[in-house]
Amino acid sequence: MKIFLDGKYVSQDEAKISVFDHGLLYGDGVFEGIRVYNGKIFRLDQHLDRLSASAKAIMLNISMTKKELVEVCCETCRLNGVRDGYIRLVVTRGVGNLGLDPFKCRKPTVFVIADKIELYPGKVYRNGIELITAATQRVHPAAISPSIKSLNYLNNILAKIEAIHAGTIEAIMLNHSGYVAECTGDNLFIVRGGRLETPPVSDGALVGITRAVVFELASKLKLAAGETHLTRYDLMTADECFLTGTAAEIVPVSKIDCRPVGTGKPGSVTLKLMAEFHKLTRTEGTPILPVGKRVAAK
Ligand code: PXG
Repeated sequence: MKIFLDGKYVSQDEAKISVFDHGLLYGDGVFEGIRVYNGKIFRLDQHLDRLSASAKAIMLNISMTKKELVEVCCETCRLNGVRDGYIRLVVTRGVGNLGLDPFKCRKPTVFVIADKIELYPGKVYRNGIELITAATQRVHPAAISPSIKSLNYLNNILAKIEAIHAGTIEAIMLNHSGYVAECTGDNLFIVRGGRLETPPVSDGALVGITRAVVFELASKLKLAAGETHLTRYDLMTADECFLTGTAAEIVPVSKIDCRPVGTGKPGSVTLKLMAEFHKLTRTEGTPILPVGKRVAAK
């Protein structure tokens, strides 16, 4: 496997990061997880824009242009023969001293991995996933904005540990006001009365790329969709519930805190969205072809 690391494509064994890298020492950095379908990178532009926004929010100057990042993502896929897989693009604060000061780090560390991914086992897509509500609250937006896709995932990992200890694999996180924010690595939607509802970003959700795709698909399917505060009660009494994420795609939810959601099976709206999402991912995206051979990238 070839990994892009600081301007070079190196083998997995050579792809090593300094123990003085602030990404490791302090979780100081940002990242994106991006899917490749059928030789095309899905929503690359939006991922790079979000990366840039996250970097800006933490005052991190990415040392590469957007165009260069597009090329590196494509080239890493090409070198590894990845036509269906997952790209992990990481920018850390870089190598510095012991001590928090980020401005003592000379230059950011940039690396890109292109590999396979299976976030959840296939059976959750057929039968639905069981969720619990975590006791760990989503980090307060005044502490770290959940819109920043940072390397600091401890808040989410603590909730994930609760899910695993409860015998499942994903947890709902509530915000400081008790409203639903999102899951540990996915956004959450419910369907009630034929309408799609998801928490506003200000309730502690990441501005998910897949979340945005679901809004587009809803409009195409003439389904009403909007952002609203959601409580645990709203989830428990919803007709359907599903999760969205780049790695996860669209995952039907079968149970929440031991209560079946709707019939307890994937609902019809969720199944329709899953099918439309699948169709879209096969057709749209930035081709990983070499530059001159690339046709209009969406
Ligand atoms: N919320 C959080 C906290 C996330 O980390 C999403 C929602 C979904 O957003 P997108 O834009 O992907 O639709 C995420 C996504 C990984 C990994 O290992 C990345 C995420 C989640 C789980 C694993 O790369 N991020």
